[in-house]
Amino acid sequence: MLWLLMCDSADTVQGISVVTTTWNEAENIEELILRIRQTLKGVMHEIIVVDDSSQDGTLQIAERFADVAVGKEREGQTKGLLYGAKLAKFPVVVTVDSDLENPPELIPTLAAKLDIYDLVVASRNVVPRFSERWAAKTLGRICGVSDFYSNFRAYKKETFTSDLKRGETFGGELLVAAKKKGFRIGEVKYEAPPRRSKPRIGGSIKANLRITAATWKCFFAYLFSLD
Ligand SMILES: Nc1nc2c(ncn2[C@@H]2O[C@H](COP(=O)(O)OP(=O)(O)O)[C@@H](O)[C@H]2O)c(=O)[nH]1
Ligand SMILES: [Mg+2]
Repeated sequence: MLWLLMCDSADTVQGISVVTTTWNEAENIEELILRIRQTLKGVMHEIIVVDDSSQDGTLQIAERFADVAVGKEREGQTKGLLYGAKLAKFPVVVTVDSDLENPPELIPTLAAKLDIYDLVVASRNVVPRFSERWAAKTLGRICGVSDFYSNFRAYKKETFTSDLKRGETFGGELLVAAKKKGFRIGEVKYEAPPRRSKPRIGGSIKANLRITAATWKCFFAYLFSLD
């Protein structure tokens, strides 16, 4: 937490904004928020939920437990993360999946590494999908992380891009944009629980195809996009 403490001057507010995106996560969102609160008690923080028109009442639960809960049309995970980051009031933004596959207890470890880095990725020890392994060996090497598509990340707020140019990239464009701007990217590895049986981004074939398309978009973003 050294970096956060260093920010505690008159003109800079310290604290962590935790952003999560949801699409039909009614069974998980309350537990996630309570675990974040428990982990960050004693640290100034806010929890922001960006919900894309869930049909299972996720937004109503988020409104009870989160500090900020926004409902909007469905636009995908990457746009939701950037949307939430723009609402953040603290200088550190942590993004986390809402399905409990990212243990929020790791947030202080990620934030502490912002002493040395501008952006820190929590990488799963094992990356399960073949499309994610291919991305890890290519774009992951460029960015210096073994789990390119992990969206469990701690960002200094200024490392976020101002706009997305490539559509849904499952968080990939956010990492590529930071790398292109020369921000220092670090990594913490952790053991993830087994993936749930029905990911919101699609079953095995659909998810692998979508992630492969996202990886190509990220290559183009890396090679050609100017911010
Ligand atoms: N706001 C928003 N969140 C989404 C969308 N699709 C997935 N998510 C959320 O993004 C996170 C990761 O999605 P998930 O399907 O678990 O992907 P996986 O972990 O790669 O299998 C979860 O918190 C989902 O609820 C979407 O279209 N909009
Ligand atoms: Mg998941």
